Amino acid sequence: MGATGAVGQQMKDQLEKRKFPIGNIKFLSSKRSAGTAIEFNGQSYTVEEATPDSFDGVDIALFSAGGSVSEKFAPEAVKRGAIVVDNTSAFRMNEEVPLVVPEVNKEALKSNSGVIANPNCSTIQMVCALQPLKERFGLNKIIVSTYQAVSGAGIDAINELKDQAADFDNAATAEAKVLPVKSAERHFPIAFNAVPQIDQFADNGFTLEEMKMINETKKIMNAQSLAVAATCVRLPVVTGHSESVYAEFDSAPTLEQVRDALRTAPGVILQDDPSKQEYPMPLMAAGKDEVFVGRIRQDLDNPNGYHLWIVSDNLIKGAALNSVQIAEALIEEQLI
Ligand code: 11C
Repeated sequence: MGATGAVGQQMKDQLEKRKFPIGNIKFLSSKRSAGTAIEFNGQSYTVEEATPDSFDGVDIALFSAGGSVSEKFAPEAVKRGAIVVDNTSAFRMNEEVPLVVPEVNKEALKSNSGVIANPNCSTIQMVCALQPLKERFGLNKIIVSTYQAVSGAGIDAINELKDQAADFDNAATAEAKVLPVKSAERHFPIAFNAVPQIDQFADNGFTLEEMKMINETKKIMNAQSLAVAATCVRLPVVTGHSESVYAEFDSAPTLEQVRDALRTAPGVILQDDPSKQEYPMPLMAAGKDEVFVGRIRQDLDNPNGYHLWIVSDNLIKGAALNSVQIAEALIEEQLI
């Protein structure tokens, strides 16, 4: 559901690449995109407009078409016997809905009532890198600042950046209609800029993106007492979110112990050698499945504190791949 969107296209690619066991597949969208042709495993499919009956006979439905579409159609799919893996924020904080990153909390899948939520992209990459450290050293505090790519805001935001980037001399007055968020009163150019607003503001002064990182991290890590603070910033990067993370542990590991924990962590690649200028960057992480971690340093004042730089493709591990991994885990654990 949402087959023609930026994440929907990546979901299709992941299903192909990972040889997901499929008997039949259908590609659904809104009326606007219905009729589009899609190639999948060498066969051509026509995207169909979603109706409640589209879900008859479906085992697994992957949704990435916006929260209101999920709210309307996910219950219809579940009613017809499907398990929904939903990539929107519609159900993430619902107590009955598991919020899953398979490397972190696969066991949460066991208790579900038909909907599994896929977390926000910036949350997924952070918890993938921090979970192996939490398991070894205990984790009590996270302070994160993000450097997020425009593709997180969809294809229109990518096009807006490309248009604005052609004219540096008039960057400050470039036309902006999409970022920081379509529904906002004011819009600002993203090319040659850094915009400290992703999504709307909550009453507490944090943005909704920041609140997602705070609340989702606690839920996925099953750690309500974990202190989390986030500042989310949009940069003129097309794909790949980066994060500067300060993590405080219950003990004071050595730098080598932290690196070792990440070297063996599932889905994580350690890229950390200052002597060779080796560290992750979004341009190089784009198109890759893994979460890359580097710039690891012990804090100079608190030996329990570490600084890390975490980068991943926001459309792949941050969205499509994680959803497909959830679907794979449902099969592995015989939950469908
Ligand atoms: C962004 N993280 O980069 C957002 C996009 O809740 O799944 C993903 C929104 C979500 O703009």
